[in-house]
Parts: sequence; C-alpha cells; structure tokens
Amino acid sequence: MNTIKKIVISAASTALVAGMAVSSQAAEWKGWNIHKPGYPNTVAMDKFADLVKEKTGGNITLKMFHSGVLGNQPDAIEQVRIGGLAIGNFNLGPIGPMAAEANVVSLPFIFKDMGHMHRALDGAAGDKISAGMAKIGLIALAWYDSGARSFYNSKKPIMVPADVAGMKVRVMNNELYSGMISALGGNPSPMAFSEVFQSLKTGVVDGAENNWPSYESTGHFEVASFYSLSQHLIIPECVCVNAKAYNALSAADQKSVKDAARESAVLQRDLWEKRAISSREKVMKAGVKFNEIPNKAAFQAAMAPVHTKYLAANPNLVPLVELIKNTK
Ligand code: GTR
Repeated sequence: MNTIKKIVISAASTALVAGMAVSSQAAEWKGWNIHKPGYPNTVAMDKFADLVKEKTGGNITLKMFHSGVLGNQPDAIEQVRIGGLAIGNFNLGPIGPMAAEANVVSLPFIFKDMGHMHRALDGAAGDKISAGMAKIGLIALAWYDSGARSFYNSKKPIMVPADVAGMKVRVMNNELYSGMISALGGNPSPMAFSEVFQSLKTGVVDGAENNWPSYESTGHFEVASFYSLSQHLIIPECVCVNAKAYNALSAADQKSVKDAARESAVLQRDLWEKRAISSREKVMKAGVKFNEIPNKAAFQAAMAPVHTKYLAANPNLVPLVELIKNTK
C-alpha cells in the first residue's frame, strides 16, 4: 500500500471513530423559527428546547434561532431535510411542494374550522400527512396552530371575489396559493415572509394574506389597513426534525423528544388562542378597517377550480382529501 493510500485510510478510520464518539456523546441541535420573541411559536419552541434537555438528561441540547435569522422558510425546510439544521417549526404551506400529502392542507377551504383541522391532523389524515413528510426526511413530532388566513391590503375592503381582481397579492411559495389568487383574477406574487412589509409599504404588492397574530407581529397592519375575514386557509404547522438525526437516537431519547414536542404544542395552542384575540384587538385599536365577508361561499366557489385542477393532476391524493372532508 502506498503512503498516500495509507494516510487516506487512516484519516477515514479516525473520522469514523470520531463520528461514533460524537453519536454517543451529547448531541447539539440547531433549531429554526421564523417568528419574533413573544410570539406563541417562539415561546413554545423555547419551552420545547428546555424540555428536550430536561427529558433526555442532557443527551440533546437544542439551540433555537428565532426571527428567521437562519434564512427563509423554504431554505430552512431544505436544511432540516438534509441535516444542516436539526429542527424547525414549519408551516405546512411551503412544505407542500416537497411532500404531496402535506399539500392537501393548502387546498383553500378544505377545513371547515379550527376544530375540523385539529380532528383531521390528530387522526388518520395526520398520520398519512406525517408519513408523506417522513418520505422526504422530515419527522413531524407535533402540530402547532396557525389560525385561519384572511386577505388584507392597502386599497379597499374585499367583500366579493371580484374585489381581488387586478390586485397584486403576496403569497407563500406554493403554486396552490398562486392558483388561488389567479382564480380570483388577482396577480400572485410569491415572496419570503421577511420581504412582505417593505413590499406592502412601497406598493410592490397591494396585499397579502395571513392570520391575526402574523398580521400584527410583522407590522403589516400599519401598511395594509384593510383586513377582510375570508378565512380561506387553515394551515397547520409542525415541529419537524431531521429524520436521520431522530432515527439515530435511542428509543428512550426519541420518546423524550416526541413528548417534549407534544407538551410544547399544548402550550402553543393555548398561547395561540389568546394571541389571536389580543392581536386582533391591537390592530383594531390601531385603526384597521375590518370587514366580515357576507358570502364566503362565493370565494369557495371561485377557488374550487384550484381543487379540481390539483386533484386531476394528483389523483392519488383524492382518498386523503376525502378522508379530511369526512373527518367528523
Ligand atoms: C405565518 C406562519 C409562518 C409563515 C408566514 C408566511 O402565519 O406562521 O411560518 O409561513 O405565515 O406567510 O410566510
């Protein structure tokens, strides 16, 4: 064996030994979160980190990075998939283009209300969605709430679908959302969350859509003061872990991590309910011009082609959509 080969082999075996040593030592995980301090998800993810350390007896420590400082959401999802990051609190919206089963929650009006979404996600449909996410390297440890998303803009109240016609509306990265805005005659503009404030302010877009807490925490209400209660999307969120990192844990540590995520979800859902009310109150006090939508069925009908087109292209997802619709 020549010297170079020997050096390479001995370096490789040293690395292997080092790798084994690392896996039997404490693991240090990094976690991604898009929201600011004080937001329900931020508080819950910090709690999750504390619980992970406590329940695994320090075998795993999780350092959370909030406010999207580690990058935008689609990139962070990719990072957790490939293991550059261990953990993320993700909205299922931007996961949908990567995991077909997860995309069904992004069909407008698929859930009747929050209760329906909870029953579906905590039941058989949730299991199928989790299985689809596992196939792309993401283990969903628990589901967080994200309320219902409604339209807001800087121009006028949206009362009927035709009011969206001609409006430039920011959407998250997912063709279903672009299709949804196009179905209303608007111009969809997929964009990272962090860019929306400036884009609304400078008129690059006229509007966007989100739940009360995000509308408030981002300051979007200051630059887009018409909020119209369309509630067209109820998208759950996950606490997701890189599959390899999770599968490498002992059964006991896996259980601890899962239990920690579930406990944090109980806290998140409770904080969410309160924050949805306080955020709404805050923006209303600040002078937001709010309107209910008298005929939501008109929006549902206008967006129906999004379902038809998607299911025609993905017939294998029809049973999952039916399962969700039939969840009592
Ligand atoms: C929020 C959600 C974020 C992000 C954001 C957006 O409601 O919690 O994860 O998806 O919406 O619109 O980009």
